[in-house]
Amino acid sequence: MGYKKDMSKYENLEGWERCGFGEQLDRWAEKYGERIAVTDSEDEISYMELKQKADCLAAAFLRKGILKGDKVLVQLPNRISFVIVFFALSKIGAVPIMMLPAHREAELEGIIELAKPAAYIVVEKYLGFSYVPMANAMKEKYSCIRHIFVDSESGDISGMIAETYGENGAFPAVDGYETAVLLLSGGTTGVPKLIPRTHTDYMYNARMSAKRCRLDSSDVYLASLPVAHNFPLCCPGLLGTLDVGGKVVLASATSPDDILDAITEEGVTITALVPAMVTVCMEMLEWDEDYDISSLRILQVGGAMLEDSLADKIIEEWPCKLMQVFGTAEGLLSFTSPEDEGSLIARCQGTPVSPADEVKIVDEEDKAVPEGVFGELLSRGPYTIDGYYMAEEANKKSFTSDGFYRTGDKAMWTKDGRLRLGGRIKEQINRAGEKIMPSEIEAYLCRHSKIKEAAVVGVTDETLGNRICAFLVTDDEAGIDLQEIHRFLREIGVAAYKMPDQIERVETWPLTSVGKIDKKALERMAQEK
Ligand code: OOB
Repeated sequence: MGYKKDMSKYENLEGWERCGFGEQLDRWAEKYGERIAVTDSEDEISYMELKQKADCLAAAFLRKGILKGDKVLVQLPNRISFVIVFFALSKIGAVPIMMLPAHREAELEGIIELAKPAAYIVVEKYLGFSYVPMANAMKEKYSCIRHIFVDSESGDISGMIAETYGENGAFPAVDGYETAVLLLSGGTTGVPKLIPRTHTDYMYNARMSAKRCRLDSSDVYLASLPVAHNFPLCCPGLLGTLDVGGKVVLASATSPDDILDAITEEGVTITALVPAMVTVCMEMLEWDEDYDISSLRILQVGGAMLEDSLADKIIEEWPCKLMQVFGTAEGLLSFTSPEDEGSLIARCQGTPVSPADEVKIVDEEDKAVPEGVFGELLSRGPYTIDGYYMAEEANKKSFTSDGFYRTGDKAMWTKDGRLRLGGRIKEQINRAGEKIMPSEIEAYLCRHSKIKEAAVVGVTDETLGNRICAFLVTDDEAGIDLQEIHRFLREIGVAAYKMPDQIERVETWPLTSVGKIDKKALERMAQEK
């Protein structure tokens, strides 16, 4: 066992509360009552109704035999039922695993083997894909999955919400220091990693983010990224907005017209985007003048490197404050402030959101580097985890012996005491904010009968940040094309965002002086094509 975080150290922090999300919702319902809590493309729900529906669903889960501590795969898009499900599970102390709608069999299997979920909640259909056959296949294969609950207009979830059995009865007691959610780590190396966040630390995460955004009950937050992701869920996102009594708008897809429509129609004051989405929204704004984004107060941009030139352009053209957001699902968040000068905002990712965050930037020997010099960013603190879920081996690599999380990111302190990110130290591709481990894709590719060896690299790309390029040694003279690879990866159940954007065939590998595949050389080769 490695270092274990001492939660009592943080008990005097403002915003730190030993309490579950279920109980938080009850308090919000009391305080904000009939105010609208959440809207989606079809409906809206008040704080009071949200509490009532979460209570009904929680009681129904208990009756179906979902127990406190059970893990539950949740794979729902941005819609009100996601929110009801989240709080219902919290109320009974069951733990949602935040799958993304894009995930398929390959991702699910690794997670199921690791976490042994008791139930799987899926949307019936989303963006043309039917989830029920996939869910049934998983249930068939893994006996731990006792229940599948389908979310559709007349499906299990809506039926369970509508059931009334008189009093809903008592729910099991939930301690704020217990695990509230398992988030997915972007940095999977074949074996997926799950990030256990407690009720208390995750609420604190939302509150410190809300505080940095100066969020209050007049704010309208638009979630356009998949809300199962930490950024729109909790930075401040859905949870931070509900805590202050604001309104959350859930956009069902991440296309620029959906985003701009929602901002125009709902009077959105704050939203969160990845850089690639900002670019497409800007293009859309240029040729369509009907959108009105004047209600926006803050545009949060994070999840991937924001080019200086794009930052300058946002500051110049958008009628709101740009907030640069560096974030990790493992914990640490660093944002710029609304009061910062534009010139400063454009060139850094601000400061950690909690006064109790401990951040170090170190060289290869874990020694602190001076200001202005890049090193690896390490962090420890109230809402940063001290280890992945059941992953002793991975934890030895990802955490120092005194409990600092190794982000794998290159960063430096600027002369104004701000953090500036500089790309990755560890191998990881950041494709439009989605994190992809090359080794995972390499393993999938090598399952193809024609592929003997594969090496995957991220290549700088103007729109995506990184695009995925796969170098292949193949068996077959006739070769293999991108289409065939996509078809194959789809067949074995790989999420669409992990598909290579480019393939290159090689006869022999460029090697480093110690005889490893020289990935830097491959990156240069891919860039030149
Ligand atoms: C967010 O969380 P994850 O867990 O999907 O990815 C974390 C990684 C970081 O380690 C870093 O490599 C990259 O994403 N990243 C950035 C960045 N923000 C995240 N790289 C450069 N500049 C930035 N501003 O991506 C996430 C979580 C919460 C809020 C926002 C993003």
